[in-house]
Amino acid sequence: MTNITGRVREAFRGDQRIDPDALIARLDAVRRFLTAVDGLLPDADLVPAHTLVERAGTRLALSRDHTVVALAGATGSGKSSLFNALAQLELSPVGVRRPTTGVAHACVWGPLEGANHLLDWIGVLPRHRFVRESALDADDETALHGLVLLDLPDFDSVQRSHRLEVDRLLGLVDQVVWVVDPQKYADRVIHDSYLREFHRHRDVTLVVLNQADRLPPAELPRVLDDLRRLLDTDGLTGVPLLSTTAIDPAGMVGLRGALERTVAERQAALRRLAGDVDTVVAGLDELVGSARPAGRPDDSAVDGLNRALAGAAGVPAVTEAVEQAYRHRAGAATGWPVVRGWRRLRPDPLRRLHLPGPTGDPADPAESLVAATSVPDPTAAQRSALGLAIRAVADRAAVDLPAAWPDAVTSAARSRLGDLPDALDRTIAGTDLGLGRRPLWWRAVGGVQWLVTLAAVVGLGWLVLGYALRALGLPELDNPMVGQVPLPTLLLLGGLLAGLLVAALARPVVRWAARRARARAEQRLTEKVARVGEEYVLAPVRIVLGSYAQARDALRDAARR
Ligand SMILES: Nc1nc2c(ncn2[C@@H]2O[C@H](COP(=O)(O)OP(=O)(O)OP(=O)(O)O)[C@@H](O)[C@H]2O)c(=O)[nH]1
Ligand SMILES: [Mg+2]
Repeated sequence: MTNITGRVREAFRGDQRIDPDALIARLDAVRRFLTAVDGLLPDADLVPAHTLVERAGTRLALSRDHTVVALAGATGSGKSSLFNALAQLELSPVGVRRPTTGVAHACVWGPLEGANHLLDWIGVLPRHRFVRESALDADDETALHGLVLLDLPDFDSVQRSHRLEVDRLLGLVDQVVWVVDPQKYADRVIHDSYLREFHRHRDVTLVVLNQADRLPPAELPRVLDDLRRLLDTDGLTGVPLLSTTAIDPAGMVGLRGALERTVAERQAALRRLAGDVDTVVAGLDELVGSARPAGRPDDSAVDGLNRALAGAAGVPAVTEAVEQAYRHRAGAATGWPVVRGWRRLRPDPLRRLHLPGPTGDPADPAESLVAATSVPDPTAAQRSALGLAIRAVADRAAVDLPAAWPDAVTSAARSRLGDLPDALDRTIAGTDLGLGRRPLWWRAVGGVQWLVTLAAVVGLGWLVLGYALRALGLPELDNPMVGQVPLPTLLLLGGLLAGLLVAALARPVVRWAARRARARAEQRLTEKVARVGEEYVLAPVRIVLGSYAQARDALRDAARR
């Protein structure tokens, strides 16, 4: 399985410009992904993608003229001092008691009105919003026009609320300036819990080593080297690293210049969102992979399913009844007329199953009956065979899919299991079993049977009349002779014998035709039952496979920078 986000992860993009349209297309791809997997993958796995789509949509709709930069770091690293130094005003209290800053403070360069919606969304209280552009120093500050600087609480705080607030804000801002100090720059918390997590946001990350004045000048390069090495380990190779001294304006030049460049480029918001898309796509990669599932469920599994469905639907019982019914009806039509009436008294095997039943036509009142036929219910063994066959279809269909999908495929395959018995029964009831018309040859043989029987009756009548005349002493009939045999006797015996002979000759033909009728009915039923399998089992599976393919393609589009 190739890793579709691999390219994104490896490339260091530096100051590559982000095309807003391309970013919007990537976000649309994430949206398409979410639509494709809706209800199929665990919701918990999709939270970051939903959050991204929602946040990105809002951020892009809000001011693109402003760049929101957060100062983040451990308590006492000097965030508020840097904030105040940049604003050249004491806006955020700097204290000795730690932690000092409990809620985010914002300073806007330029008119506050334009930034207010942005700050409402970010959640900075109005009383903690300040404006840094006055008429007096407007010229000095134009380079920072559009900057919204945030002073965050400490992320390693003993106050849980501070950490939650920082985590929330770090998800919303366009760029982060990580502030570390010479004492705590190597602390595990900042590296493991924060900097490493931000490695996909390298192009909106800046690290400053504050309180540089506290280090002997000769030590500073060594500490910066050490910090650079740690940043490389964090996956932040290439991010700008500066030293600052908040208490000395000369120590702020580098940071100020970096912020001016960020504001001038007006790319940070787009880069941040692009980094968010990278993070989300990388998180989903394992969930989706790049498998190419067969567009349709496997043939042999489908054959197994059809066999199991036929068993559960009672197809063998029905086809057996078709053969018997054929023999029953053909026997009644072609048998020896003397015993035909007796045959008719025996019940027709198909009628016993109430077949043919309702037609499958919703307008047919019999359709509303739950038990449309009296075909025996599936046995426990047939039911479990059906369950296994459905499972096999799902397993084979999902064989190449990543771990998150087989469950969705299995659920889809079983999604209409409860409706199957009725659907199968209706299908059996609505299938033309091919016994509707009486074959011509039945009528021909039946006609012959009547003729020979008529001959026998005529012969019998003739003989009876002869006896009667003789008994009454009346003149006898003149019996014509056929060879040595009187014609009435020949008619009677010949008629009876011919009837028996025709019935005997018809019997094997009936048996053969009954087997053909059974085979024909079996074929029709199997086709119909397969159609039920298609509609109730395979179609839902195919929908999930289609959703998978859509999700995979969408994620690939979202990964494309
Ligand atoms: N010498 C020196 N002291 C500094 C510098 N920056 C900050 N300080 C001092 O360090 C202490 C902490 O500074 P703050 O700005 O409150 O630190 P913070 O990061 O905002 O701390 P919290 O609000 O608690 O998260 C203060 O006493 C500052 O005066 C610096 O560059 N050099
Ligand atoms: Mg502070």
